[in-house]
Amino acid sequence: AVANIGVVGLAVMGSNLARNLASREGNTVAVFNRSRDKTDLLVSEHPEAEFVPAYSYEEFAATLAKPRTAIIMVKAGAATDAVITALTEVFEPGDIIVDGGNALFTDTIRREKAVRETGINFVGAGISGGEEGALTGPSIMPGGPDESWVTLGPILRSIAAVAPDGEPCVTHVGHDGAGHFVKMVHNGIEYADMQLIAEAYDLIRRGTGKTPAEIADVFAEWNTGELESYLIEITAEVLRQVDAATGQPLVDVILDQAGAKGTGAWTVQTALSLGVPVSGIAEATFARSLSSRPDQRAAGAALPGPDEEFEVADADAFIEDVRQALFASKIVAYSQGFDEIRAGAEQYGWSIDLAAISKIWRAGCIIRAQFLNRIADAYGEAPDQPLLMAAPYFADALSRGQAAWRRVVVAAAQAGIPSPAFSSSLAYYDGIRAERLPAALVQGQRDFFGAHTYKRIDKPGTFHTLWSGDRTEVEAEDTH
Ligand code: NBP
Repeated sequence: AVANIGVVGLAVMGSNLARNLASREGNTVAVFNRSRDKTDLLVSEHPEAEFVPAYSYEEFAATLAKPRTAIIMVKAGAATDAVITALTEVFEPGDIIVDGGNALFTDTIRREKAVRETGINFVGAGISGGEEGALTGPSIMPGGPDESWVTLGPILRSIAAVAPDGEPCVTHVGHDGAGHFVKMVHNGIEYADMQLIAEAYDLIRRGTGKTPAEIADVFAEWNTGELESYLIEITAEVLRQVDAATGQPLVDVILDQAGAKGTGAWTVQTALSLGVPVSGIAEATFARSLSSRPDQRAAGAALPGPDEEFEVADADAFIEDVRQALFASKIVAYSQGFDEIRAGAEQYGWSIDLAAISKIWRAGCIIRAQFLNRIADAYGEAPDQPLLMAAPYFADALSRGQAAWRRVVVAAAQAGIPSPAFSSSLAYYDGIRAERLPAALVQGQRDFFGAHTYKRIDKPGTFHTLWSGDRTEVEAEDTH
């Protein structure tokens, strides 16, 4: 037994993670892949790395020092289950199995429960940052039992991305599926952030007539201020790219149908069942779906839009309005995402430190940004605050930006430019700050057709109006 850590599954993610592990002082890495060729290729291409190749699960277990620790990086779903079963047969109580793939958190909860029966520790770890992150330093979101963290913590800290203040981007998120849950919401927030940036680009382009290269300069400028983030940075790069074949901006020759691998949908489905409004994430996910329905879009193209041309009087002022609308909408999207994490923690019994989550997203992952320090500050100062966007820094930004945000949403609506994430975020903002909501009328309607009852603002109890009788009010059983 010579290796302190092992990796099972040596496709692109697993081999990069294995190389990252091997490059850190003190690690000797056992590597195993179902088919032998990937193992041999990794070992022969990287003679500099201290790999111990294994060609069977038995051999893999034998090369690992106890407690054995293995990270699985195989296809999510049945492949992951197959590898877990094989490892539980050759591992012993106290050993640690980590699933680093993109598992759905409910699968992780199920697997943790089953593996726990054997005395082996199972850890579902969300690993963000793609191929590049796996190699150079990802943001890592591990769940699993506390016992596993003693061994696993130092190993994961050694390979994680490092935030600007020197802290590694990994924390023990919570038990069983907590890590994969947080990774899922991270991806949902990523969807919202990307859609908001795309809407900002579209509005500027159609409102000012600027070229993609000119808009790249706008984003590069924004990247020096409060919007500074990896996604803004790469947006400028994409917009500046010229297609070699046609000489056109690349963004003009890319088919406008956005794909998705499903984590945005998981985030929204989970939010729906938890009763958490994540409208920014939902609109971003639906916007991708809408874009990818060419048959419907072809049919829809016949529908009329506004009569007047969209003309912006002052391009610079409009661009500044869009910047403020983007920042305000981004605050809403993150506030909603963190609400989902809090609701998930309550539902599944996890103790999740929201400030710590914000900090481990500061490097290594797609939504990395300065902005996350502000979220960490807000939750650091008041961990139980009910609404992130009402924390002083964000409330101040929203109060400065809301007039511009409204102007942009109005302009988009009048111009017939779709801005689902901008406008739904504004609607959420106005909903959450409303003194009174028309939910009262909805309760009246529900009571009318279904005797669903309602509560009153002026006295305790549950009431029902006898709608089909004499329309007097009676006290009722609470049937909410
Ligand atoms: P893939 O998702 O393409 O999976 C290929 C690997 O799974 C190969 O090593 C393959 O072995 C192995 N495998 C399969 Br398929 N069935 C198996 C089985 N029954 N038993 C054992 N091994 C099996 O690899 P990837 O693209 O490197 O991704 C790995 C994980 O990382 C996935 O869960 C993915 O969702 C996640 N991922 C995350 C990010 C990110 O940014 N966080 C990016 C990309 C992927 P073989 O060589 O013998 O066929």
